[in-house]
Amino acid sequence: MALIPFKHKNRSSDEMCDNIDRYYKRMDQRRSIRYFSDEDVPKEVIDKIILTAGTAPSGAHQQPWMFCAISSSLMKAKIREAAEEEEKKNYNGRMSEQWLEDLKELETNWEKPFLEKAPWLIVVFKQVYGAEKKQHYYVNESVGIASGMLISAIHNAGLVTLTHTPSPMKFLEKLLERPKNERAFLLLPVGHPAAAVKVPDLKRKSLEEIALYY
Ligand code: IYR
Repeated sequence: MALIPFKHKNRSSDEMCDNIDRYYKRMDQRRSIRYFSDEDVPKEVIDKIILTAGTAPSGAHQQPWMFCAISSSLMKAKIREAAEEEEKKNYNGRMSEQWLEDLKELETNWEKPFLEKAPWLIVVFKQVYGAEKKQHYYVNESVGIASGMLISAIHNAGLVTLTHTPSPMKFLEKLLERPKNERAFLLLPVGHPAAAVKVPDLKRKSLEEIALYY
């Protein structure tokens, strides 16, 4: 691959501190939202959010991801029906008592109305191998990073989302007619929050709890 000059400007300490302080404060406002309004979001916004996720680094630059953006009411209804079928089994036996206990404060259950209410669903697929069975490297890491960038792009666009994993997610591969090399990784409803939505009063770990310096 041809090497080209990298454009970069060194910033002063003050500028770096200001930049990261503003960015941290904005990101700290992000919350997972389970109740959406049905207000529309232009496709152009979704396009740019996906392009942003696609700037993620990936093993051997293989970009082993596919983002399926769904606004069709019919497809959303099919996804909701199939997801709720799985979640019903999860909440009624497949999840352990401990797991259900750990989720109690999030007040979740098997019903997933957001899958129809949100104007968009984005399903992230990982490509476990490429065309002609080409080996892919660090697929989970690559698609995990791209998904994080997707979530931050959604937040920075001024929208809300939820990281949803209606496991198992095989039904998404079927409904969206994805090829054999793709596995559903995450499902994210994207849109505006419902009016006066409330969120759990979560606390984030402090710097001392998440960072060690050597
Ligand atoms: N996938 C289920 C259960 C669930 C699991 C975890 I871990 C959560 O943080 C939240 C929910 C659901 O979406 O309800």
